[in-house]
Amino acid sequence: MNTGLLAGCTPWPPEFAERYRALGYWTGQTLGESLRQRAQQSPERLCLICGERRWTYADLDFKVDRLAAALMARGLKPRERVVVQLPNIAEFFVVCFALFRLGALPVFALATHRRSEIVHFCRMSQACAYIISDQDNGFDYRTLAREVCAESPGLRQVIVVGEAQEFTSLDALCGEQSGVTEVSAEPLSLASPQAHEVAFLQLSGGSTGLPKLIPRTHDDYLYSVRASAGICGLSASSVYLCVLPVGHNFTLSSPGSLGIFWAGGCVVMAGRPTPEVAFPLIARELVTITALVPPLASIWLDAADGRRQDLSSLQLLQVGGARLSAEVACRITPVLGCRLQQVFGMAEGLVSYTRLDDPEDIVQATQGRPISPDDEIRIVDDADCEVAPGQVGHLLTRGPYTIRGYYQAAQHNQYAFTPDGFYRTGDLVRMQEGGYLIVEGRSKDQINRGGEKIAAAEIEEHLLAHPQVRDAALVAMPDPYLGERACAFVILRESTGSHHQLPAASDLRRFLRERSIAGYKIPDRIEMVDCLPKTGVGKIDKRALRQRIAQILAGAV
Ligand code: OOB
Repeated sequence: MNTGLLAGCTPWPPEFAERYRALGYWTGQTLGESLRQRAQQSPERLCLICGERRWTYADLDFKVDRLAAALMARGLKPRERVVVQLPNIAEFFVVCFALFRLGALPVFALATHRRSEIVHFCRMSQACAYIISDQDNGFDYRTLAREVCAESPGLRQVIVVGEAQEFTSLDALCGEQSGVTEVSAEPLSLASPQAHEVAFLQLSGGSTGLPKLIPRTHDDYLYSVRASAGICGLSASSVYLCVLPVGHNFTLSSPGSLGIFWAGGCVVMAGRPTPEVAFPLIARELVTITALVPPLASIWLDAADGRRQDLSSLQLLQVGGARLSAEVACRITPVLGCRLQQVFGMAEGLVSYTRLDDPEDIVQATQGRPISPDDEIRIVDDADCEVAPGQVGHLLTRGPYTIRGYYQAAQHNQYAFTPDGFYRTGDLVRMQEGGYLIVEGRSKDQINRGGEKIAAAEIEEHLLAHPQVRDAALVAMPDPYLGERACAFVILRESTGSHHQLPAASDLRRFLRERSIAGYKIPDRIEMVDCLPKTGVGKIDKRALRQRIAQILAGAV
C-alpha cells in the first residue's frame, strides 16, 4: 500500500509530524472512523435535521456505509477525486463521509460556482465524478453538469441528489428508491485510508488567477475540529444551525458540523440564510450556536429587532470570514441575547477565536487568538523581518493544521510559503497583548465581498478576453453593507474605424455572465477609463484605484 501523501501535496517535515503526534494533536483517527465511533457510542441520538427529516447517528452512519459500498461497486477508488457541489442538505454529509471512508477525496465547490469554476476544479483535480443536487434556488445543476462533462474528459459519472434525468440518482445508488437494501447493514470494513493521508481538497479564496486546491489530512483536520469544539464549549446538547455554505471551512470545522458530530450534538440545515428561514428553525429546534458572515449578522440584527420568534435558545453567535464592524459587534448581545465570538480563519488552516470567557472589549475589538499553542505566528515587514510588537505586518503562520503547500502548485507554492514552511496568509495584522490578533487589512490581490472572496486576477482575465477590452483592474470599493464590493476599471480599445460601438458596462457584465462564473464575482461597478495609474515599477497602482473609487463614492470627485 502506498503510504506516502497524494502526489502533488507537500508533507510536513518528519520532525514536525512526530512532534504533532507526540503532543497528541494528530491521533491517527480518520474522519470516517470518528463518525463511526460517535455512532457506536450514541446511536439513538439525533444527529441531523433537514426539513422534515430527522436522522440519528445510527441513521447517518448506515447511509454513509451504504453509499460507500455502492460507490466502490461502481469502481470509485481510494485517492480519486470527486467534485461535490451541494447546497445545505443532509445528503452532503452522506456523500462526504462515504468518500472519507472510501479514501476518495471530495473537492468542495460552492453552490454558486458555475461552469468556468467547476471545469477548472475538475481539470485541476482530475476528478472522475461530480455530485450535485438536481436544482436549488432556481438553478438547474443538471444543465451545468452537461456543460461541465463536455469540457472535462476525465469525468466518468455525475451523481444527482433528486431527479437524476440521464445521470445516476443518489437515492437509487443507496437502494432507497426501490425500498431495497442491496447492501447489508453491517458496518462496512474497507481498506480504510490512513489518518496522515489527504482527506479532501478545499478551495482557496485565490489571489492569483483561479482558486488553488488545499489538501487537508484526516489528522490535521480532526485536530482543528476537536480543539475548536473544546474552545466553543460544544457538548452533546449543542444544536448547530448550518447557515453558511456547508462545505466551507468555517461551517464545516470551526467547529461547525464536524465539531458538532464530534461532540455528539445535532446539526440543523438551513436551506437559506435569511431570518425568515433561520429564525423559525432556531425557535423550533432550540438552536444553541450558529455562524455567520458580518453582512448576514447585520440582517439578522435588523430582523430580530422586531422579531416574533423566540431566539432565547441561542447561546453563541460566531461571526467571521470578513471584518466585523464595531457597530455591528456591539449590537449582537443586546439584540440577540447571546454571546458573540469573532472567528478569523482560512481554508489553508489557521483559525483564531475569541474565547467564551474573554472580556467584552476583546470579543468586540479583536479577531481572537489561534486554536493551538503550536500555531506559530510571525508578523513581518515586506522584507520578511519581524515588526516591533504591536505593529502591523504580514501574517505568516505554520502549525499542526496549516498546509505546507497547495495541491499541484509547485511554482505558486514558492511564494505562497516561506522556505521554512510558513504560509503567507496575505493578511495584514497586529498582535495585541495576550496573543490576540487584529486584522488590519490585506496585501493579497483579493476582494472580500462580505466573506465571499474574489481573486482580482481571475476576473481581470475574464474581462481581457473581451475583444474590445485593452486592460482591466479589479479593486475593492467600500460598502456599508458588504464591507467591500468589486469595482473594475477598464480601458477599451479604440473603435477600429468600423461601425462597432464601444461596449457599455452592462455589455461587459453580460459578457462575464455568459462566461459562466459565480454571480458574486461579477463586478458591482465598472468604470471606463483612458489609462490606469502605474507604480514606480510599472505595475497597475491598485492603491490609487481604490482611493479613486472611494473618493467617487464619497462624492468628492
Ligand atoms: C474563511 O476562510 P476563507 O479561506 O474563505 O478566507 C480566508 C480569508 C483570510 O485570509 C482573511 O483575509 C479573511 O478571509 N478573513 C477575515 C476574517 N476571517 C477571514 N478577515 C477579517 N476578519 C475576519 N474575522 O473565511 C474562514 C475559515 C474558517 C473560519 C472562519 C473563516
